[in-house]
Amino acid sequence: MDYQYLKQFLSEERQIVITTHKSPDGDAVGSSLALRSVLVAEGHNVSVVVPDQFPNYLMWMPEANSILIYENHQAEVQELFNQCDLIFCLDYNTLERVGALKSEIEASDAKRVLIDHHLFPDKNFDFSLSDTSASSTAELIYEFISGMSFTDHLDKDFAVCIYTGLVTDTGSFRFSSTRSNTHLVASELLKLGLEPAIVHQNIYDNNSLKALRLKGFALNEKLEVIANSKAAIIPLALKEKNRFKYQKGDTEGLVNYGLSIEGVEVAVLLSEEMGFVKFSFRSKGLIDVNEIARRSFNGGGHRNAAGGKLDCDINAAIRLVKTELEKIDYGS
Ligand SMILES: [Mn+2]
Repeated sequence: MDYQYLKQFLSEERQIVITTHKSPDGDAVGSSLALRSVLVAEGHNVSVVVPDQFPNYLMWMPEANSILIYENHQAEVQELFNQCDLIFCLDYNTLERVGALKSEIEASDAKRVLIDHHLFPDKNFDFSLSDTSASSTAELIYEFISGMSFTDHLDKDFAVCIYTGLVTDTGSFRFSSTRSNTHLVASELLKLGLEPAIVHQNIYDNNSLKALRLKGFALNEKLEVIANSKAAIIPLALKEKNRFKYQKGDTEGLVNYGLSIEGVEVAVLLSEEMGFVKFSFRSKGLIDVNEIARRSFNGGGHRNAAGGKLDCDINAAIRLVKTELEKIDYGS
């Protein structure tokens, strides 16, 4: 990352657009809002644009209502890209991850800054802070802000946004991606007045009753343990989700219950939508679900957490997942 050049570039007022990936999660939204708050304090004109709706459990975040959802504000977003000087690309490694926003970003003359922790980032960014050993993009936003010497403007709202990214991407500091620096950043956030209990409550203690019932149904009726009890799958058909009036975010965290079973090393949530199925993979230890997701499920992510999507129905998806999970070498 050429901090010197960017500092110079940002020494006058700029039009900046911050973008993140489709189906934005806590890290995507938290990183975007944290970076926004600092750049606004630095005197820039900053917009956060996401490809599609972010989940309800992130609505409480400071300035979340300033986020522009491309699906609903196409003309407005187009105008922003026409006028902007700089585009930040947060928490994704390729423009393939931003859906229809891709063509808007490509049409813009603005320079692109990548800040991300996913494997195999594309090379078509002008500046890049890519660290695949970082727990989260939020951790890297903190590094970026420090590298830019923008630390004068950090406040509690900034801390809340970064912390949300750390917590959601590390499963509350439990995944193997949690490193020393993750905790050091968290420590700095506490000094800014962050109240961890409040953030955790806002993120996790806001289940709707119907979402909880859907999870109960999934665990009771749908969870299946296969591959010599080394793998668990949770397939949800569209009609089953509809029965519980499913909304985006309602199955958040569900796949982790599969992985929580003693002896299970890989868990997959299969969630059917109209005409396609979305996959969430989680694994323990060395089992590389990123590789499986890339190879057979049109997706990717990290070694222990990845996603995918196939245009098929739930039954075809179940067959394919079972085949893939049976093939894994689980060791002893
Ligand atoms: Mn992330």
